[in-house]
Amino acid sequence: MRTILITGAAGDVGTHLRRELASRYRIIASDLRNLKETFKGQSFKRADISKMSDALRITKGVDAIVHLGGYSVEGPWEGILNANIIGCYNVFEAARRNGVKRILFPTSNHATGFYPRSQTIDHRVYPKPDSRYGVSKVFGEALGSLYADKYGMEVFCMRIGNVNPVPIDKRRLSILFTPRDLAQLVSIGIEHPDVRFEIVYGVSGNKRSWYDNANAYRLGYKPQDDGEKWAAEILAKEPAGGDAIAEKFQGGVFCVAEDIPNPAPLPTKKKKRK
Ligand code: 15L
Repeated sequence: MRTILITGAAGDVGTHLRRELASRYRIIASDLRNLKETFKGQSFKRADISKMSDALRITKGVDAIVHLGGYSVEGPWEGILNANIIGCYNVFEAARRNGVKRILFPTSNHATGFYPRSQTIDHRVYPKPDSRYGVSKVFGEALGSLYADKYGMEVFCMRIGNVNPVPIDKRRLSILFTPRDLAQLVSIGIEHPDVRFEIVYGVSGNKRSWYDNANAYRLGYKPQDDGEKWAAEILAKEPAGGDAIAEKFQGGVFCVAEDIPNPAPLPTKKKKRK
């Protein structure tokens, strides 16, 4: 059985993944925060990946890394810089130094969020990030490309849509990624023998998709779900109007907002008492 390190394991995506893959791999869960849910047989290593020493400690002796750790929405530059630029670099570099060849990097639909919804894009388009967060994901993709070409690492980048059992609004009908489809794509990323550097879209087989996900299908991905099943219900609830830019582009509100509520805010430093 392969040993897999999942960083950012306490978040929603990490929790879904740990549940779905519990019987398939020996999982080491890592996060700065406590795990809200635990699963039998999985161990936990607390780590702050913005510190190289922590990144080196947790990446030792694993077969592959699913690097979910980081800031997951648009927000203050300091948080994004520490978690998604410095933290991402530390994880790739620590993996290289520890001889871990395979890294799965969950990038985001926000790396290409400024493509219009009317355009179908594939894995070969140049990035068009919609936020500082999106830029940080493009950084991770570029770093993965460098580590694949220069150091022979095997890097699987998934531009993830919205991980949820059901779509939550109109935009998410196009980018829904159900937990079981997520688990399937991640398993391909861990096990496929021919991964060198790949970009795929982490989405279910959505009828309203604006992605041509041919590269994922080439590697064997067969999504089980399609957001369309919930379309009538979701569209009936969708508020009319909305920001014209957010409505036009794939990234939605990330194209206009400076700050999006973070489901997993970074812990704030306690002020010293005088
Ligand atoms: C993302 O990249 C975020 O991590 C996630 O929280 C969602 O906001 C998602 O994109 C989305 O676009 O729905």
